[in-house]
Amino acid sequence: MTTKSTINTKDIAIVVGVGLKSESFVELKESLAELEELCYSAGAEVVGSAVQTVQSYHPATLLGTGKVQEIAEMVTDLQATMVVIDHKLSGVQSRNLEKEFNCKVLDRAQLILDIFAQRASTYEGKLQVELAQMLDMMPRQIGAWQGSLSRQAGGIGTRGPGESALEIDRRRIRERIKLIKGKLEKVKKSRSQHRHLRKKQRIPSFALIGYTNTGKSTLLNILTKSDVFAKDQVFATLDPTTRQVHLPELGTAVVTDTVGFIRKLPTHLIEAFKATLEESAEADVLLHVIDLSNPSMNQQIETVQKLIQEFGWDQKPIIYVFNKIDLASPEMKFKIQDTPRVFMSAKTGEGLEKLKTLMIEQCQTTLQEEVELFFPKDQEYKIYELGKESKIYKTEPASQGTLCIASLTPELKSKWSKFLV
Ligand SMILES: Nc1nc2c(ncn2[C@@H]2O[C@H](COP(=O)(O)OP(=O)(O)OP(=O)(O)O)[C@@H](O)[C@H]2O)c(=O)[nH]1
Ligand SMILES: [Mg+2]
Repeated sequence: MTTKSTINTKDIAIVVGVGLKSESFVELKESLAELEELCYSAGAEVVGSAVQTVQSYHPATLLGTGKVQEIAEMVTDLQATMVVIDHKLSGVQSRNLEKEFNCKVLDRAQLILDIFAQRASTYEGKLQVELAQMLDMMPRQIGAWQGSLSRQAGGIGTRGPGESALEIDRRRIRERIKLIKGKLEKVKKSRSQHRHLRKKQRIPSFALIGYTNTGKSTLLNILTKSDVFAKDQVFATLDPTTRQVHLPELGTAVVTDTVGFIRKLPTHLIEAFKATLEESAEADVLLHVIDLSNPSMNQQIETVQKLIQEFGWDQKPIIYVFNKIDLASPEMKFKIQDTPRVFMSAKTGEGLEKLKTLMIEQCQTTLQEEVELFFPKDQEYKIYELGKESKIYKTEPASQGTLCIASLTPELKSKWSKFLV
């Protein structure tokens, strides 16, 4: 398998933020600070940064001519080996900037893909990253070839005269994409079989989602007494992990930890990680983990909420888990509106019991089902007890007894199974 990473620990980087004059400057700076963090995560050292707001993007270089010149000088002065631009670059723009700067040029998506390529360790993870890289390459390829004459090519595996080198490249990439997708489909099948089994056995399921580095894996560990990899770095987790947890009143449930989100998440990554994301899509309840101590918390919540909508998960019950309360300033709590919520620390265990209670409550509400029950005359007195345990929508006299329509949890359903119609 060929997941390629282009960044190494010898790399010296300059980060560049660019946005339109009409956009928020604060956001531009926040995003750039995050880009710097991403560079360090990839192994590079960041020695300089530049910012430009423009009226409109330059088609050939994205940045204005003066800025390009200024950065080129920075590259020479600081002996940088790469420039990372916090914006999408077309194939043509990348090529032109590489010429101007005389070093590697990456955009935000490529940097994130690079980190993923470095971190992917499982078969599925590697396949997904390679797919994302291939999907990312397709449109860039056109740019890279633009301007060069349609070259004739012959030889083994080519379609013969008439097919340009670009077409051959594109065809090879397309074939590779098809191959990887096929392999991923097989992995996905076995995973969905596991899920179906859980569904059939009606095992309640929770998915940890949220911005990267908010503490999802640490929370999985403390909830399920596991020992999955958790570290103070972005994208420590790539592959989904599912673990069992025992919740009083619910019995056995499962919790899935998965890849974190980030602002401007490359669309190719989302497409390639579809199978991984499906784990969360199928969960009964989502646990949105938030870093209460992060100054960009609101922006991070917004990013995640947008993705939740994009993935069509907004109909699912969500518990807001405000984590790292041990690091946050006390007044942060009072600014929070979202419910149901819990303030906790996955590190100290504070708030864990409250989280479990919320998980039980949410799950019970979700798993509730409207059912019809029949009570024969001599047992009608039991309707009173049923009413105390569940919500009865309707009671109706029938011959020899009473019919009830009530909403029951799986547990209550089995308790009252004798009376189910
Ligand atoms: N102080 C404190 N640190 C925490 C808490 N929860 C997690 N951390 C730390 O935050 C860092 C990130 O934790 P992870 O559990 O790896 O975060 P994640 O959300 O899984 O991150 P990715 O997998 O990279 O998206 C680690 O260094 C944890 O030790 C907490 O409640 N308090
Ligand atoms: Mg993690």
